[in-house]
Amino acid sequence: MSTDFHQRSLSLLSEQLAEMGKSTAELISQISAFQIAVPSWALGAGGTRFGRFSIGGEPRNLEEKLEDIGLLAKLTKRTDAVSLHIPWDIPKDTQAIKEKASSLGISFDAMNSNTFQDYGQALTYKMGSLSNADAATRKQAVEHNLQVIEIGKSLGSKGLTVWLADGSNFPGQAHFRKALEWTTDSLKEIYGGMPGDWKLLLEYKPYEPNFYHTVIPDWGTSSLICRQLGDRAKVLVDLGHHLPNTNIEQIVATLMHQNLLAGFHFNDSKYGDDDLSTGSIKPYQLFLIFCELIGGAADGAQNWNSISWMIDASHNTKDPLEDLIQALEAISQAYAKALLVDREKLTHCQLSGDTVGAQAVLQEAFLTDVRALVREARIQSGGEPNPLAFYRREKIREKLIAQRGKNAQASGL
Ligand code: AFD
Ligand code: MN
Ligand code: MN
Repeated sequence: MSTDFHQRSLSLLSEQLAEMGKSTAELISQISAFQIAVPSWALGAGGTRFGRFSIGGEPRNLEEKLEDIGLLAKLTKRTDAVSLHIPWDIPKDTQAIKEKASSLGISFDAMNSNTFQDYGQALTYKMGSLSNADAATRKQAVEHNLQVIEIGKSLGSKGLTVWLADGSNFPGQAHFRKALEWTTDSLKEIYGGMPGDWKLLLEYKPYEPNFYHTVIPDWGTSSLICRQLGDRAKVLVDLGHHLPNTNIEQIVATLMHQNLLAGFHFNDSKYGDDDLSTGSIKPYQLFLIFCELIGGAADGAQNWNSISWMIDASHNTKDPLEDLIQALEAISQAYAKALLVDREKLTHCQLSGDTVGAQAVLQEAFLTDVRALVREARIQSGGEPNPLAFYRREKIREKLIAQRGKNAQASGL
């Protein structure tokens, strides 16, 4: 796309925005300020339980993961943080890693612990971790989380994300109440080990890897636990962690109403925890989620800056860096569209029972083509007008393969 075409689309859009009562400059500064963290495990080609097909040039260590995110940051200007997973990402030289990250303008988002697989620790997590019937195994899992906090502290992270795979596969296998109690008690110890300026982000997921019962299956259970931990424990919404057709925007509104929303793991799905690219399946849902977020923050339900933003996706057919470029763009677009909603008019429609009017207000915003606005925000921040085209034109994957080899494999999900 030529610069001239971009300028003409932008000025046409600006006119439209002015008619909607919105300032282009203000929108650009809001879009530019919105940064989304990238998880270290999204940089390698993902696999399924049937196979994994390496695309080559994937990062082989933490340094190279940082380099990939640095590249994304440079091209898109939409990310400035990495989320590490321990033990996959234990830094060998903390100081060197910190220096590398800061030279790339990257900070350390929430740390992720791993008690869903065995990696040479003394006791197995086969029958669960924080909920395990065996006290010694629970202790080991708590200590792992405390170690993750220590590593995070040394890097300047301010949060711990806990996703628990614990649950059971058959009726009778687990004692529901005891499993919940053990989990809550274990999490209390972990919470107690966090510095005062840290937050604990507690994920939920209805099923997988366990298929009969999961200890923290939904936002309600996660909320109940967080309430028992303290103010700095909040619920993390991973978009793929819901049964089909769940009203996620309502969950977001409810959590904000209770000041209990920790943040997001963005992805998209057709059936379950598909980890598909954000915005590729249900862009309207993503927009509606942002409408609730913007509304909740505007009404003072929960402070916007208290919410964490991250991508959590993985796929086995796309180049992960291309995918992340697409995801960052889709999230920015949904956010930009939600900023266009005439909130006053929407409230009026809601209070006066004008159903048709309310739908029209939302669709007016959703159907506005904001691509020129998002592009302009990126250009003004020093990013590439079209990051995907740049990535392909500059043959970046080919260069990475030349540097790192054909069969490089990032550790990850
Ligand atoms: C798995 C879980 C969850 C978690 C991620 C990293 O489903 O989404 O955030 O692993 O631990 O995808
Ligand atoms: Mn997740
Ligand atoms: Mn998941």
